[in-house]
Parts: sequence; C-alpha cells; structure tokens
Amino acid sequence: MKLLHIADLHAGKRLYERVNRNEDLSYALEQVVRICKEEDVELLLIAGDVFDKKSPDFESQGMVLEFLAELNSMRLHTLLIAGNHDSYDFMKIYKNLRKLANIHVFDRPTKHISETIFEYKDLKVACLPYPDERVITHLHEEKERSYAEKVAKYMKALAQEVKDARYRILLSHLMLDKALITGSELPSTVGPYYAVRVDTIPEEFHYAALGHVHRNQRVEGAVPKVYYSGSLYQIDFSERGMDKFVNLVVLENGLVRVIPLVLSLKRQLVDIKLGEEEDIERALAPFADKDVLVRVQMRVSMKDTSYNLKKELVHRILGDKLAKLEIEPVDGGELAKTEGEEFNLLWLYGEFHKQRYGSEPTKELAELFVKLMDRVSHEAGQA
Ligand SMILES: [Mn+2]
Repeated sequence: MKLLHIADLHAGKRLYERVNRNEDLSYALEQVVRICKEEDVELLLIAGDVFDKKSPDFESQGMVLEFLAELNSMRLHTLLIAGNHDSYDFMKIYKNLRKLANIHVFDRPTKHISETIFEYKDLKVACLPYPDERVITHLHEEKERSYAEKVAKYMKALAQEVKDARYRILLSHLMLDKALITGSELPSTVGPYYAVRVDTIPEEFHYAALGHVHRNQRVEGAVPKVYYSGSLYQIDFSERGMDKFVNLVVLENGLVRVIPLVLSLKRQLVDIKLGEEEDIERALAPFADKDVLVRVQMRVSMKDTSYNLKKELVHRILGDKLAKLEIEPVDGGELAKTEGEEFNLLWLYGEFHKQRYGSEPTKELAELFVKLMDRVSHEAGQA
C-alpha cells in the first residue's frame, strides 16, 4: 500500500502582503494529483497549514476545495489536520466533507481519543492536529506539566489506541526539538518552549508524518521514522534556493519505506544585491525572462540625483517579478536608516518640514510618517 505525505500548503500566502502565491501552490498541487495517480496512492496525508490565514480568502478556499474534489474523484482517502496557521473552527466546517466524500478532517485535539483514529485495511492513523497550548492544557488534569510533557502524554494515549494494527502512523503538526527550521515558520511557534522532544514520539508508530517545519527532513532520535515533508513551494525568501518535496510512503511486508520526491517549482525566489555603482540593466536582465520572484536590495547614495531613475529602471526590467525593492542608503544619516521604498517620500517630507518649520522633523515624527506611509500603501494594495 502506498501513502503520500504532504504538508504546509499555505493557500492564500502573500509576499509582503501583495504578491499572491496561489499559482505556486496550484502548480505543486497538480504534481501531487499526478503522483497520486501514477503511484496508485491509496491515502493522502495532509499534515496541516492548509491555509495561510485563519479566515482564508475565497480564492484560496476555492482552490483547496477543487483539489479535494479532484482527489475524491480518484477514490483515494484524504486525511487532513489543522496546523497552527489554520483556524480550528474553520476546519470544523470542513469536517462535513466526510458526509459527501472520502475527505477526513481533524480540526483539533480532543479527549475522545477514538475519534482521532482513522482505520483503513491493516493500517491505523492517529491524528493530532496542532496542539495549541490552551487546548492541550484543557485536556489534562495535571496543569503543572510542561507543554512538551502534555503533548508527549497525549501521543502515548494515541499510540495505545492504534497498537493492535499491523501498520501504525502518527499524523501531526508539531515543532520537534531536533528539527531544522527554515525561518518562514511563525517565530512564536518554533522557540524552545514549544519544542516537543523527538524521543517522546512513541515507538509503537512506524512513521510520523509531520507538518510545521518547512524543510523536508528526517528527524533522528526516535524509534519511528519521523519526517517533515516540508512546504510545497518556497514560502518566503528564507526558503530561497531550497528544493521542495512530498514523501511517498510504502507499506510492504510489515516494513515502511520512505521516498522523498522532489517537486518542480513554478517560481524560484531570488535575492539580488545591487551595489552603488552597479550596472543595473546588466545585473537584472538575466532574470527578466526567468520564472522567478526577486527581492532587490539596492545601495544608493542619497546625494545621487538619479535615485528615482534607478528605482524606475528596476521596476521596468523586472515588472511583476519584483517582489520587493529595498533601499539601503549609503550616507543618509539618521533619517536614511529607514528601509524600503518609502525612504524617498520620507526624504521629501524632511525637505518639506525644513521649508515649512525651519528644522528637520524629530525622530518620533519621522517614524510616525513612515508608519502612516506603510498603512496607506498597504491599503492601496501596493505593499
Ligand atoms: Mn507552516
């Protein structure tokens, strides 16, 4: 029997709140569907972070539903758990899919352990959606235990529930202490406080299909094979240059074999640094017809009168491929420390202030100005 383990779809992800990544996701999901067909996959495990936001936009919901509908038409079973980016209550709505299709949604950890088990032929999958601290604390009587201990105890109970099956799998969305992060995971969820010890994953399991950490990896230190399949595309610039995978899991003769399959990417994320004297055209031209999203960091002297022309040139060459232009002022003093395109407006504001009031704006005023510019550009959909 073959299973496919995927995670961290992050439907609705935007870079700098502007660049929509759904085409990258949809490109990956097409490959997932193709792999399921070609490999005769019977069970698809989706290890959380289906959506990037707690209340996903319509386009992203449409995409995910279309994907699930296509899987269902192929007659395989899909198991889906909530990740830390997903809303428990939103996922609860999706539980109704079970009445219409072979889609099994597990929205939150529950004390009714038997409800977390999915049984299929000689396999049992125990499902542990992202154990939010409040929810997991609520399930335990002994309030003094640490987060990691509570999760460990819960996993033990799950292991008990599956121990009579020939194959036993844990599907979860967790931070493990020995995992290598990428930097695109939510910072508050990857610190040591939330790290569950890998050696507390019960030995009853053969395979732990995990989501949360975006880098494909096997985490050593447990009896079961513990894997993060990783995100399906480079979620943000901290994942640039990384290959992306899904894990094909083969259950055969009482053994579990794991085969990570590399995905092709719709767009690579690329960082480019432009020096003060750089020939911009020459540096950027090679990327103009590539499938990329580019973040440009440009060093500019504030005495440079061609500052605006340089900026326009970057926009003109890269067009839609420009995800962000960051200006690094070489000599601007106090005000110039601000990052981003708003710098020039800030400089203009400074000039205005000097003319009108005969002095530079105070640091507080300058910061407030930048904040306001940020708000305005976000609301205008330009940031
Ligand atoms: Mn994630």
